[in-house]
Amino acid sequence: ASSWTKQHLLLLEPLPEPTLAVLAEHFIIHPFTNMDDLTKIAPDIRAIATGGSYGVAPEVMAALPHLEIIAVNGVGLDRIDLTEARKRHIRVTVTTDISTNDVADMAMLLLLALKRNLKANEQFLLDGNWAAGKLPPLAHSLNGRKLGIAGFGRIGQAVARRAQASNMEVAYFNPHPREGSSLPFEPSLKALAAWADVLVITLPATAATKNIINADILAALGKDGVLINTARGSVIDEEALLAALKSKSIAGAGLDVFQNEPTINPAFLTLDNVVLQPHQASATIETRLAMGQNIIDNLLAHFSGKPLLTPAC
Ligand code: 8YV
Repeated sequence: ASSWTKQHLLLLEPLPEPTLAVLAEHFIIHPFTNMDDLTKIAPDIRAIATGGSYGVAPEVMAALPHLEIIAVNGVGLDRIDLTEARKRHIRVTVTTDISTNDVADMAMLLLLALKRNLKANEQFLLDGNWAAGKLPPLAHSLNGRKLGIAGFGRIGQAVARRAQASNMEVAYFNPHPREGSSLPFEPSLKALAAWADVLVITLPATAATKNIINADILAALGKDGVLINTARGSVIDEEALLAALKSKSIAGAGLDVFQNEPTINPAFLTLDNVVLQPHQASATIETRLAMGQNIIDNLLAHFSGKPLLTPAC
């Protein structure tokens, strides 16, 4: 039997109880409290477990001289300084492909809720209007409409499959055409927005995609257009989006992610043409347990000198 030394792990974002229970069999877990407390244990810490939307603050990474690995409970790497990690030979892992289908489902959920007036119709029923013999206004169909996908990675492609199942026409914008896909590639995001009835954002948050959905793109999407974002808040110029939603120069937006989560711009709460979620796209028990297992497997592989399962770099 091989011997296992329990290494010290810094936990930056809560994980599901069953994941923590297994993790605790192999590691000494230190939930992050504050920088002062961290300083006391900093030299012991060899590993971090964190969330995609939480990342690792630069001062936390800088405080840990013996950090070897960061296991991310998600696929977004926008809140981790990868250049610094590479420089210090700190390994980073992500939960590759585990949340793909759930995130794509969330994009369709937001889209269908908007188009089929889910919220207003339920309120109509709850208010007793149906029982009183009334009917709500007619909604809008997805059938035959055009759906543009910005960012054609795993999640974008999973959205495409769902949209095609709803008999939508699909095209995508990406830095390069996706090999093996027969769907139309549109090299201009603005042209895609002008073509589309629905624009779904599944781009990674990078310097290049910051505010990529700006006033210009929203104007191209037009007054019957709908915007769906399950990526990161930073890809949208929120002031421009709020202006477009208020003036109805686009029809609506379905948003799972925002700038400045969880204290989002309160202007979003006053709109009747949005469907909002508190960053829930991967938040199912099944997916979060599988993500937790991925974190455990990557950490165990690293400290056993085995190749990482899903390295980010
Ligand atoms: C969650 C995510 O926000 O995959 C990502 O990048 O944003 C999500 O999975 C979170 O990181 C889970 O804790």
